[in-house]
Amino acid sequence: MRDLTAVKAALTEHEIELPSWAFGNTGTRFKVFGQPGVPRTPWEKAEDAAQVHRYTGVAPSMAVHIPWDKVEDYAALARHAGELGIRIGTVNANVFQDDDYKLGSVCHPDPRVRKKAVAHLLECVDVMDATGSRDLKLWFADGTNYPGQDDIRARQDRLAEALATVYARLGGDQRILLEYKLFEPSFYTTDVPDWGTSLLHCQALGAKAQVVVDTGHHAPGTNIEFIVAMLLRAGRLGGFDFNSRFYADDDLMVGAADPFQLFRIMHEVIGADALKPAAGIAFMLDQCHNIEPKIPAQIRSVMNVQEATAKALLIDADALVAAQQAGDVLEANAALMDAYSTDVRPLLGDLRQETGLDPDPVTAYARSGYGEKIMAERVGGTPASWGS
Ligand code: LRH
Ligand code: MN
Repeated sequence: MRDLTAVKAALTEHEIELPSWAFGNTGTRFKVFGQPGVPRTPWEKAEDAAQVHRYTGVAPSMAVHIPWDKVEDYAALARHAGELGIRIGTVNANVFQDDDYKLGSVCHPDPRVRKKAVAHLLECVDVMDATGSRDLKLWFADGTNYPGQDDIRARQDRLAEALATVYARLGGDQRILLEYKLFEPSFYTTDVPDWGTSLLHCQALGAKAQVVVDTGHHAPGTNIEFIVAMLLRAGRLGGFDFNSRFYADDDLMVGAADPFQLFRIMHEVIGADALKPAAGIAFMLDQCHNIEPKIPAQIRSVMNVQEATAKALLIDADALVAAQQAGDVLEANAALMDAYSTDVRPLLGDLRQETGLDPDPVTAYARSGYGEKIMAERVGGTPASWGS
């Protein structure tokens, strides 16, 4: 077993970024269910995100989504987050909710529409300058629904041109994180459907372009940790959008549907010594709490990532390598399963106590009365939603 001091040190510096939109009302095409106490502004979303950090200690940043989190003064929003003990993280562009984008945004056949989309992406880099954010995350809903609808190759040329324009605008340590998704809302082609397409575009752009792996964006049965291992090997894994699913892009709490998959993914990250912040991987949640209370769900999700990471950190690497080298299949598999079967909750409880936190963040938050407070205070105004 690894020495627990090193395991605890690795867990303490492991940061998980929260999505602002997880605190707003979300749903499916059938219904967006409202919940009492939901934030009305990005300011209130930051206050809710700060609660998750307050009780977990490892969620010091909140990703924003533009225009869902549009404000007059982004620097002021970043200062507000700072006063709450967190920071504004990844900036997510949104070129998937405007009528002009029916046939695509940066891949649209009409240059006027492409120009509009690129203008929004460049506006998001301005936001990053104001908030001090490092990463611009780009997910494109672009695609087609019927064979022949558009030229697959021409759309890739348009995409590459738009990405190059945005890439040239990046400053300092700023990066592009290009997210892929197999399908939805497009149902025949998606212009960035898989890791290979994202990787090719990132390699064409330059070193500041990295691939994002959203764990809900693959065909059923895809071995996601293999993709993670390949992207790490290529030095192109920029981040994760963590969530889980039973069927498609369900955006459920990470680890809820397949905690063993999350463990296998974190094993590959640790194996590549890429858990530490210096490795530059953005560990983000991308979830929607359609029916469950949102702040407790975010706390639970952060704990699920911590538990999978702690189990993966406890793998006896020497025993594993020895068994692999010896071709001892069962012994090698046992090295992983022993760690996975370890109850790491006491370890994490102790770690929280050692860092001045309550060992059980969920009950500590429930005891705080914050949920009741926001339900009483947040009356009137328009609850935040991913309004489409
Ligand atoms: C697309 C996606 C993307 C976000 C959106 C909220 O499915 O995963 O990362 O922009 O969800
Ligand atoms: Mn995502």
